Amino acid sequence: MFKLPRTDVDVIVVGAGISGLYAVYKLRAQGRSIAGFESAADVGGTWYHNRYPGARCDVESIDYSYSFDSELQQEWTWTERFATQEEILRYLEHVADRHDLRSAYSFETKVVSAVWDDTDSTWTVTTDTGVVKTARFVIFATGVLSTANRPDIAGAESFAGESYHTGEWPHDPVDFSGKRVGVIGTGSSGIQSIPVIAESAERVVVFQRTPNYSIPAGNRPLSEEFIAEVKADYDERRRLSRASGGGTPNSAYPKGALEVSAQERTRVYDEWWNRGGYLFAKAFPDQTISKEANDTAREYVEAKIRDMVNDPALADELIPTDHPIGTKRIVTDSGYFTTFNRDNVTLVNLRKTPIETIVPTGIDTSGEHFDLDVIVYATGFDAMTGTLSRIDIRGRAGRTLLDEWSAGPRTYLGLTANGFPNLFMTTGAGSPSVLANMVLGAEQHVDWISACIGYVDAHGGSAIEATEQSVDDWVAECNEKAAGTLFPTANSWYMGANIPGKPRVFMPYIGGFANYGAILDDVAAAGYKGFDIR
Ligand code: NA7
Repeated sequence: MFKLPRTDVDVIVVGAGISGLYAVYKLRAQGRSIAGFESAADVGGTWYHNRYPGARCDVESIDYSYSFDSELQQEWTWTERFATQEEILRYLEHVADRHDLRSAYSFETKVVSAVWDDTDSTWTVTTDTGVVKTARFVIFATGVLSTANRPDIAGAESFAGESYHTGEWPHDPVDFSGKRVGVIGTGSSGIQSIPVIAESAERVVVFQRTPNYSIPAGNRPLSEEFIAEVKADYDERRRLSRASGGGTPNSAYPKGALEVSAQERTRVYDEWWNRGGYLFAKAFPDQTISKEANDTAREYVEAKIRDMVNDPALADELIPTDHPIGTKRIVTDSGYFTTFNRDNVTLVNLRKTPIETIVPTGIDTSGEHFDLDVIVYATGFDAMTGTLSRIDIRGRAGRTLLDEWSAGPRTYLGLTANGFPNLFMTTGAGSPSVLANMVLGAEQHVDWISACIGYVDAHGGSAIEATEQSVDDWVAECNEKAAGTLFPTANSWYMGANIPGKPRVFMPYIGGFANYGAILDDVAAAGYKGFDIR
């Protein structure tokens, strides 16, 4: 009879962010032994690193939280509609304490390689601290926005002042008072941090390459009555979230933007604008499918930007023209556009005057020199595949994930890859997570993975691997779904377009959170259709 290999642990979990923590919880509850590795000094993942001023989640706090522990759900009380980074990190630390999750992890330990032995059906994982561990299964819960993009700007290392990347923010607070601060980048991180930095800095110079759509958050403290109402019916809220396209209990207007009168359209846009934030992208169901429908949303938001920015010429510079609204994630802000009415905030349009070099005293554009004490790089991430591509992952017959994905990520269900038995990934390429509520997405993935491991064991299997055909079909399905939308027309990080040389492929699955969940359920119910089990 075949005997399972003797390994150090059953499962290695890489990452102690939202999905890694839940993976440790869930697999332990199944009685499995776990070794967790985390490069940071503590839990939190994205929320450990992104401590920049103004950092908040753009999904409402009551939804951006675990549903697996109903007592936790009842006991924890969010204070604001959109939680700050600090509050989310406190929550994740609380979850880790509550379920003793830290004990599974080696912190400040980065996984550098994972190598599959096909004879023994074993993964060997090596870390930068020299720790080597074997396991039957590996779960890469390494995040999608976890490898900072540091652009290659001439002279950057010569800068004599302080410099920070928003995604690698220091733990000690940064004091901007009396300082001249340059912020490079106007994605979510730039747009969230600029208004806060401008409150204390002497001067803020915003270096904008591409303007972005951003909508005021409509953030507010949560009242006791509201919290009580949510808690009284949390299960129903979660049920609606799981049945939705985006993993929150929100849905688009029942008719398309082009099916209603101009008056009705404006009324709906007003309503969604007042709800605040990125949900505006989903006011009408056809907004990111039809260019004509999208134009109605774009025009509405352009008028709002013009209302908020006093100088009409400046408003022109701040209005995006390069992408349909919503095809890059709309930023959820707190006072971004009105910040440009302040005397101490200057916009530099890099399309007109690009950065030429960074010098010890500041930044030289083709038009002007800016004296700076601090440079903030709000330049984003090598998203979705960046972290995995920096780990030497070798599967069957020495196949490397880096080579396999050289033309873009190739997964089955976003969770597995052909050639890499017993390896799972969470919330990444080929899944809808970045387009949805990441926390429920993490639970969805981990629940499926743990059931899959249970199935393999129950059937006396040593390894499970997605077939090449199922990967081909899933990649085709993801491409086909994206091609039916306006998303591939934007130079977004979803497309890998923000990283020079990265293949341009729309990486997420855009068929919706609920549809994806139904596919996962079907695959499992059919005895893990599309997989070979040995
Ligand atoms: P993003 O959204 O990728 O934004 C990065 C910004 O940095 C964007 O405005 C880029 O301009 C700019 N950038 C990048 N490289 C350069 C160089 N070399 N010069 C000038 N400007 C540059 O990252 P964020 O961290 O803001 O947000 C990531 C996600 O976190 C966000 O989507 C939310 O889901 C949460 P570009 O557009 O490339 O011209």
